[in-house]
Order: sequence, then C-alpha cells, then structure tokens
Amino acid sequence: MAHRTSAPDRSLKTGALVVAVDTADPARPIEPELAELEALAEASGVKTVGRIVQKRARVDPATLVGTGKAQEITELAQSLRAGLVLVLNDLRPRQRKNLENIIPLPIVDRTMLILDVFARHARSREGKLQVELAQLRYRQSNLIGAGADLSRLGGGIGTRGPGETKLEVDRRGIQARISILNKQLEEVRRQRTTRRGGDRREPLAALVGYTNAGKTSLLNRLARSKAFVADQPFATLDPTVRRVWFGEGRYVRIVDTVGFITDLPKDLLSAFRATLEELAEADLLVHVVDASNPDWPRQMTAVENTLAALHLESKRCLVAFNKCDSIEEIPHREQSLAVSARTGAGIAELKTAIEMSVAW
Ligand SMILES: Nc1nc2c(ncn2[C@@H]2O[C@H](COP(=O)(O)OP(=O)(O)OP(=O)(O)O)[C@@H](O)[C@H]2O)c(=O)[nH]1
Ligand SMILES: [Mg+2]
Repeated sequence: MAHRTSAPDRSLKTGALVVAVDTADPARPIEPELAELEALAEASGVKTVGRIVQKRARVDPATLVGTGKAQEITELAQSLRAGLVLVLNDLRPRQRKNLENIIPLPIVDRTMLILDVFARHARSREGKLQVELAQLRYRQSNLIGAGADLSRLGGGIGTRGPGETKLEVDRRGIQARISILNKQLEEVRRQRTTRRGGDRREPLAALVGYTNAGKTSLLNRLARSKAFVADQPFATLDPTVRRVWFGEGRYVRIVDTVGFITDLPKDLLSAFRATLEELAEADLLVHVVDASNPDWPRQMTAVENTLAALHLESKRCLVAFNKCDSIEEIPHREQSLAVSARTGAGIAELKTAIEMSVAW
C-alpha cells in the first residue's frame, strides 16, 4: 500500500478532560495507561486539556468516581472548555447512565476511543465491516443508545462509523444491521479464501506486537517497501503480506498485522478474529517490541496474553527488540535480538534468525 491520501478532516474541535480512578494496584501503574489513553485521543483528533485522577480503594459502583467528584468534573470541564470527558476505567452501563445524568457532556470510554481510531484507519472492505460490527456490538451491550444520548454525542467520538457512515441506528436497528454485516463479512471472507493460494508453499512469518512498536517499519526495512508508518496507535489495520528474498530461489512471506493493546476490547478481538486467525498459518511469529518505551515489559505481557487468547502461545516465536537506535541498554530475552528498523542495525541477524526458524 502506498502512502495514504489525506482523508477529510473529521476531527473534533474540542478538547477532552481525562478522568481516571486510581486504585493503586501495584501491578497496574496508572501513568503509562493515562499516557496511552491520551495518545489514542490524539489519534482520534482530540486534544487532552486536563486530567482528574482520583485515588480510592475501589471504584464507586454507582458513578465510578462518586457523586461529589462527578460534580467537580463538570465544573472543571466547564472552566477548561472541554467538549467531552474521557474515562480510563471500564464503565458499567449503570455507572455510565448515572454519570451522564450529572455531567452534561459526552462520556467516552477507552473502548469507544479504540473503536474510533479503528474506524478512522480501516481501509479494506473487510476492515470496515469488522470495525462497524465491533462498534455496534459494543453499543448494544453497553446500552450506548440512539436518540438523546446519540444527539449529544453528535459528530464526535463513538458516533463515527468506518468511512463516512454515522452510527445513527436505534436499538432495534442495531440487531438488524449486525445481521447484515455478518452476512457481508462472510461473503468478503469467502472471496478472500478463493483468491488466495499460489505461493502458499513459501514459509510465512508474521510480525506481531504492541501497537506503534514498529512492525510496519520493520516490514518495510525487510522488504524494502513503503507501507504506511505513523507515530500513532493503530496505523495498520489490514494485514499486508510481502515476499522477502532470502537468497537464490528462497522467499519468505512476511505479514504485518494489526497491533495489540492492553485489554484489547473483546468486541474488537472477536470482530478481528478472522484476520488474526490467519496468524495460525504462520510458521513463525516475530514479536516486535518497542524497547525505547519504558513501558515495554507491560506491553510485552499484553501481547503474550493476546497471543494466548488466540491460541498462538505455542507457536515458534522470535523477539525483536526494536528502536535500539534510541536506547542505551538493550533488553534480553530467550530467542531475542536487537534491531532498528530505522537504521537497519541487526536486520541481517534478524533475517538469519528467521531463515533458521522457518522450514523450507
Ligand atoms: N527510533 C526509532 N523509531 C522507529 C523505529 N521503528 C519504527 N519507529 C517509529 O515508530 C513509530 C511507529 O512505527 P510503525 O512502523 O508505524 O509501528 P507499527 O508497529 O506498525 O504500529 P501500528 O500499525 O500503529 O500498530 C513511527 O513513528 C516510526 O517511525 C526504530 O527502529 N527506531
Ligand atoms: Mg503498522
């Protein structure tokens, strides 16, 4: 795929007030999660104008933050002229409803934000169908409704379907639309299966990893190609396969696919399952890790968990610590290599390791 032509600017012109409850879980420090949420917002065209992080032992079952805090959020949002409230924690339908009664602004959670970024970046027909399906399923199970709620959200995050489609479907309409999407997806997938074949005897290596780790950059480096790379989450949604020459008559097909993220929304995972299940055909996984991100251990674990959810944990796997051009100390793991897609360092070694790992 060539560089993307510029899409019409559909970004929100308002800023977001970020809200989080920090239960001080030592296994989940909040700072990296907040930074990630703000990067997702940016990829959705939303600027963060403020943060409220509330420390409490447990989230409030009725309003997540407590009624008093919710009022405080409203006031701060007004003084900062925020146009929406972005909530880091999972929101139950009841908590959402109660919060909506107190805060007169659209309330967007992390899953809606991720779905929005996906909706913006989907290019293939299958990708678009998958995203819309995930969005509708999420709305359905979280009672993010049409009517009043939707008009408040009008034009903003969570109401945008892939392409120019607006998710203006009422609750009854949602089920009907889901059935149509499922049928269309079946059709698209059937066509794809018949189109494949040919070079399938060549070994297949799949680049997997956290979003923004540099998978596409690495594929471009390996295949001397120019697929779309960006410093933002979920730049790639559609799997791209390239044949890479490994010497006299030997090629390996290398596939770059959608990135993973902590707590990948389950509706998204199931919508993208067909895309991801193609990973099952791979002879080798190359787990690309952004070693320059201090948060890499958490990201690595998130990827391993997602691979396990896809029943891929027992696949042969190499770890490529990428972005080694911008770090001092190179991490080490079993079967790991240090590379830089940017400078080309370690790429020859990576190719050798791939060559030794795949069966010819
Ligand atoms: N310093 C440095 N930056 C890199 C390197 N590889 C990639 N990047 C940068 O990291 C960012 C993400 O790169 P991508 O190749 O789009 O990452 P990806 O894993 O495909 O990301 P998604 O498709 O969004 O999941 C871009 O800004 C790249 O320029 C590297 O080796 N060194
Ligand atoms: Mg990519």
